[in-house]
Amino acid sequence: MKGSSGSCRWGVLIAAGAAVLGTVAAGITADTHVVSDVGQLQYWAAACNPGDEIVINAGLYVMTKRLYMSNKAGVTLRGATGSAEDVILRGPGMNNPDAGFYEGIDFASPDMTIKDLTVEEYYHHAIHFQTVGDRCVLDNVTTRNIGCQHIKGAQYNDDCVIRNCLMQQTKVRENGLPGRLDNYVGGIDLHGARRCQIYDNVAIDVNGLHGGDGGIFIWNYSSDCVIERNVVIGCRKGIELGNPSSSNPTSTTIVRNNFVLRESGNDIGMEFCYTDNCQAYNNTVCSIAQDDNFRRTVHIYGTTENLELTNNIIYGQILAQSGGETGWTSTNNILGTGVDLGWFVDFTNGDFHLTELATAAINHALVLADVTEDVDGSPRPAGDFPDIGADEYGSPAGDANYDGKVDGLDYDVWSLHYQQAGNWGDGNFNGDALVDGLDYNVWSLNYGFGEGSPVPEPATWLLIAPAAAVLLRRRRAPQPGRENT
Ligand SMILES: [Ca+2]
Ligand SMILES: [Ca+2]
Ligand SMILES: [Ca+2]
Ligand SMILES: [Ca+2]
Repeated sequence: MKGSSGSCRWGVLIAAGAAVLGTVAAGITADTHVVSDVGQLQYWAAACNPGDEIVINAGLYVMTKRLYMSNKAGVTLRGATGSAEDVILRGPGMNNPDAGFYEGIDFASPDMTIKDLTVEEYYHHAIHFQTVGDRCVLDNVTTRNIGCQHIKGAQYNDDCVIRNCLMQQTKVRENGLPGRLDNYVGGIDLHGARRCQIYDNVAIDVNGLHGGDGGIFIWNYSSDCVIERNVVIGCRKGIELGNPSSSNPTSTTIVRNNFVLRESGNDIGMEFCYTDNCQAYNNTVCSIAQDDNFRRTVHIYGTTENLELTNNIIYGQILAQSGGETGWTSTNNILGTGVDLGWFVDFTNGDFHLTELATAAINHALVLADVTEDVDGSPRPAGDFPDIGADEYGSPAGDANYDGKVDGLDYDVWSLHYQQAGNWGDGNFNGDALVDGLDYNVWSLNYGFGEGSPVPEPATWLLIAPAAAVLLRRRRAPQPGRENT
């Protein structure tokens, strides 16, 4: 099914997209449309030409229809300020099936970009990648209180990028129309995703009342994807490759440097179903409680070929069944009660950055050619060898507060502890007895690492767990204070 007919079909579509863009380049000027109310937004979403840009001024937009963006190759739809929380597109409600429309924005054209805005309160999906939506980019978008999967793909989507996004749920999903029950909830759900990159996203508390899918879930002939540096907290499943209900394989995909926290009642931290040639390298996947599902913090199911689990910290166990008993290797992972919760900066809230107590993890990873960074995007190894799990302790150098940036906040930590005994989190960056000028030198030499990464969104911050906040801090743009809804 993924053979020549698929190639042919996609060749035609790619050529069509290129032709449209070529027309733009040949002289039809791409326009920018600045919109300030919902009427203008909906008008230009329909009326814009390929290659145009729609800039949405700060405000709340109470939508009256779905934005179905067909024949819009190369169009960019973005918030004006760079801050996702400044521009909110609000649907009729995550539990409201009666409004006559159910979705936020459809990528029904190739090469589109959506960024710097929030999409909330839709009954089905916030963002829908339609089959023609190849090479689309979703960047710095918040999806909040969405009744089904927040970001949904229709088979196939090629070369898409989903980054810096926050998927969040603060309300209970209730049962609704047939086929849209309360267990049809998830974060990212892509079928047949090919060569897609999913990184630096946060999914938090995305759940149905009685079930749901992954915070990040790719399946059904997905291949050659990279899923890295994401944080998934309190979702029904954390990160899933493949679906227990479909033997169509997910292949040649790497999952690395992610933090996953499985909370009580949720099923699974990380799942691999019908995969071939996939890798899970240097993730930290933890169950918050030693409950009935502790044994399947990592779940392997269905026919499995050449799955490698290497250098992961798994506070929990691996359960393999129904064909998943063979076809995979576990190498240099730390499992179950071999993990001490004191190793983590804030275990309960999913901040799995390592503390100096994690001596069994620090400098104990195997060197892998595919893992040269950590969850902070900072270099590995620090010290003689890389560390097991998603975080490299001591990288970036000088980052006392573990936010992935080296800046004045870290200087403040250092100066508060100057001439005192202390650990990394106190500004003792060289691991000797004292916080002193030697540590200042470490900080100053790496000053500016992660710079250009925007500062946090304070209002959002209050609603999300510290690990999510830490990782979002270096990704998302500043915003003025705003009431969250
Ligand atoms: Ca190291
Ligand atoms: Ca680090
Ligand atoms: Ca820092
Ligand atoms: Ca020192």
